[in-house]
Amino acid sequence: MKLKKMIALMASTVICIGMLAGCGGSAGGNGSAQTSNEKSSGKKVIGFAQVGAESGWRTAETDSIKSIPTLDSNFDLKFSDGQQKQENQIKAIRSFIAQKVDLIALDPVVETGWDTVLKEAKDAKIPVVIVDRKVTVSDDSLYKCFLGSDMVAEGKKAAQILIDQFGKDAKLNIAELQGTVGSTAMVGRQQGFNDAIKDCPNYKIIKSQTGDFTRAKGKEVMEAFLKSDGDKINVLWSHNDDMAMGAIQAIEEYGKKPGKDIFILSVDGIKDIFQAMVDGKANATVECNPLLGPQLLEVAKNILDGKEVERTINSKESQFLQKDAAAELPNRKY
Ligand code: GYE
Repeated sequence: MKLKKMIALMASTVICIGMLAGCGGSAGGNGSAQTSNEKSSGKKVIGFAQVGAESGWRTAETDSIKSIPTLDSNFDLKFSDGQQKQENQIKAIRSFIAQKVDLIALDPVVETGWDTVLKEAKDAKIPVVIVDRKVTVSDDSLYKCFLGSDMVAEGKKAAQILIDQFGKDAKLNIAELQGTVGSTAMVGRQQGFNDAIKDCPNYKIIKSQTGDFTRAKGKEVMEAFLKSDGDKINVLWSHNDDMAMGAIQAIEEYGKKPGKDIFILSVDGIKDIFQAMVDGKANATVECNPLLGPQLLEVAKNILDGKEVERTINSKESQFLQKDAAAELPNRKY
């Protein structure tokens, strides 16, 4: 009996150590041994706690941030994929603290629930940069700055596309595919869009549900929308392109023409949605720039050099209509 318990205990210890090492991730090397090598070789180490790999936008952001060591050989990067779970991201941050990285970059899956772990980073004197999505914390000194997009502005731009296209008085039945509930990208885009359509008396959001920013869920939720209200919906407003791609498939399978019977409007600007626009199956996308690696490197250098940084650093973005898609497609980097 005793022996069994001991074996079980040893096995679980091995699993725990394995998980911790796993948090150190792939890009910059594994485990703390490498960190001390990096330290002794004078490299600065950034620990990046990523949301997951749920969309084309996300993988483009990951690649861009993983390119930091190739942009500047004085830097190394430790990467962790949180698989869309806050608890995984918290574990990753704790692992980065234990490994004594020089700076932590956090792309938070949701806005709330970060106070404790960010306080631990602050106590360890490790500066934190919030990337892409925001956090809501009781003490703003828990992070140095935010680098990313203005999601409310993106929602407004999306609504403006509808207003330009159909006019304020049109009768629109809108189906909304929300992003991950409680994430800045979902909250901001929804708020911006809803504010902007307030003056449009006949723009009605008749369906609204989360598709968690993935193609598979976007398709699944759109199928359900179509089943109950297939003949009413004339606009799909999707908080990202991937969910719109899934929805396009659902609409085709339902026997309608996406881009014609239903106006397809989304956010991000990934290649696939440009291709869908070129094919006449999608109508417009509002760009959200995921190529944050070079900007994060600049911010990290400034912070580690003891310089002051802006509290909010916005990435530049644009919006694209179907008629411009063919010309833009070859320029897309993600
Ligand atoms: O729009 C979506 C991704 O936070 C801006 O997250 C990001 C969003 C992006 O999954 O595709």
